[in-house]
Amino acid sequence: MASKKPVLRMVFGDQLSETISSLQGLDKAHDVVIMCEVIEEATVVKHHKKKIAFIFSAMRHFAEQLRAKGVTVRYTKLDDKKNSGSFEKELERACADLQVSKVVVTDPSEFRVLEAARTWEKSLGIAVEILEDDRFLATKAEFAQWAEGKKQLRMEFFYREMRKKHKVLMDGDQPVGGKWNYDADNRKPPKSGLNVPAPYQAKPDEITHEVLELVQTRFSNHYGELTPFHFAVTRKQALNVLKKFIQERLPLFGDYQDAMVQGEPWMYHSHIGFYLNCGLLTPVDCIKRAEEAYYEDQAPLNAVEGFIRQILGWREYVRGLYWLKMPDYEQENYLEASRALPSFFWDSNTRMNCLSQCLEETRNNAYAHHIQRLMVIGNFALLAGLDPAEVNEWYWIVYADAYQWVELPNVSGMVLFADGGVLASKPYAASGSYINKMSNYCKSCSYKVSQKSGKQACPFNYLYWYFLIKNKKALEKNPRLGMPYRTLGKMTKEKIATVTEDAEAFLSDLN
Ligand code: FAD
Ligand code: DLZ
Ligand code: SF4
Repeated sequence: MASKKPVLRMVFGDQLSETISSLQGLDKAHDVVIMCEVIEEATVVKHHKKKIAFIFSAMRHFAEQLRAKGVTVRYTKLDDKKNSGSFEKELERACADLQVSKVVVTDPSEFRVLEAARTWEKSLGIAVEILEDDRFLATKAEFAQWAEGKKQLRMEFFYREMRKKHKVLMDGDQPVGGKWNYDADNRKPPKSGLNVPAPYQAKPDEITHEVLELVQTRFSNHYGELTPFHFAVTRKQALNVLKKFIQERLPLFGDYQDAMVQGEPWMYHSHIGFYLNCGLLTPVDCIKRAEEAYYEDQAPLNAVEGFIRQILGWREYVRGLYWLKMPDYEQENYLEASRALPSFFWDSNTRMNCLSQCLEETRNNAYAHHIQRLMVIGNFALLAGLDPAEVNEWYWIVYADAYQWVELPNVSGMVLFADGGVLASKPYAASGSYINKMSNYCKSCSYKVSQKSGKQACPFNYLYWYFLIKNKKALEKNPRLGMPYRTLGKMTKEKIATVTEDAEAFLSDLN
């Protein structure tokens, strides 16, 4: 009797969940799981060293975990002599070696990889099944259906639908506490003497040490500090990160969600994006545990609702938007911004203290929290008119939780207003006073946040007005910018000339 041909089940580096669709129905006696470290992925952009080490170590641990359960895993390490360097060629090699009946993959998270996967059936000459990624709570089709016919795609309304559908923080058909959103109670400036808990730190094991050596050797010319390396690399460790967050940080998550403190990169954030995005945690893991913390009186509603909104709302929303708008979204440049990325994005060498702190932390940790990404680094990129393609590439490189599906809508939509207002109703532009209110960076800056013009003035102050002047045609009709444009309308010609002169002098010195 002819033996049963194996099904080849592909698991990408951001699909490290045992419950993933490509592993459902796996026949341990016959099927083979294929995982591969490929140079094509590691260099599609020149990822932060820590990010490559994190993904490779998590992949290797996941393969071991499957093997321990009796699953056959064909794992190609980056340094394996026969490693062909791409997903397609690795599949080709496996198909030639194994006589497989078909290839099964879960829908890749990035457009580029899905486009490639759709060609594999033809190039490999074998059936390739692409299954839904059911780790997201909204399917692509569900999001597209919600978006259909809407002029504006506001996250808040999508989020309410998700709350109702998944019965999260609901009291019958009403939101728990009577309000959908508790941000009015959140976003406090940092007070002095905050006692921020230390973040979870995993101890690198032998597998991680081997990967660290590999990354040091093969990717020494990539951005970022490789060590110290303390990321969780298994589901068990990632669940510990989540547990520690719920116990120690969640109660103050809402209060200090937007606060920035010099020397405190981790604040009261969860640091779970790394693990959610590569599959070690699922959104349901995080939402359930946060909801339980509220019902068990371990955390207040403003914190729990705020945290759940990030995952059930923002994360699902940006993924839906990405698939709705790709591939055109990558080319969007509504404000026609074209300035090259300044070199200090790479070496943190700038006199602007807020930027140098956030950039240095990014370099060291492959992490910065949301407001650092949005209101310091992003705000600068917006006001300075940096080229969206270069800014997107930078954000994709530098954060260990960055994949194009989540980075692109945040950068082009939220930060740069490059999509002309699909994601945000107005650009998140701010002068230095916002940064001064929400951080203590200005106290240690050589610029003066209170000064509006001249050499010592905080550059955000004149860049803010210059941005509004330069983009008047594109933005002045935006109802949410009525107030600043009215103020601009009342400015004297001399004041406008001073702003323009300061901004242009600053910008021309950038590179
Ligand atoms: P927390 O602040 O504790 O939030 C909890 C979780 O909510 C996050 O882990 C994340 O999964 C989700 N979340 C929160 N905000 C968003 C958002 N705007 N979009 C999607 N998910 C969200 N997030 C990424 O996961 N990858 C990226 O590449 C990425 N790039 C960003 C670039 C810019 C310019 C901006 C403004 C935001 C970006 N974000 C990105 C969103 C957000 O900043 C990060 O998810 C968050 O900082 C990760 O840290 P945390 O896990 O401590 O999150
Ligand atoms: C981010 C990343 C890196 C750096 N390397 C790999 C890899 O070698 N092999 C792999 O399977 N996945 C890697 N990843 C994650 C992928 O970029 C991600 O799985 C795809 O973008 C899926 O669309
Ligand atoms: Fe940043 Fe301006 Fe404050 Fe300096 S003064 S830290 S540049 S906001």
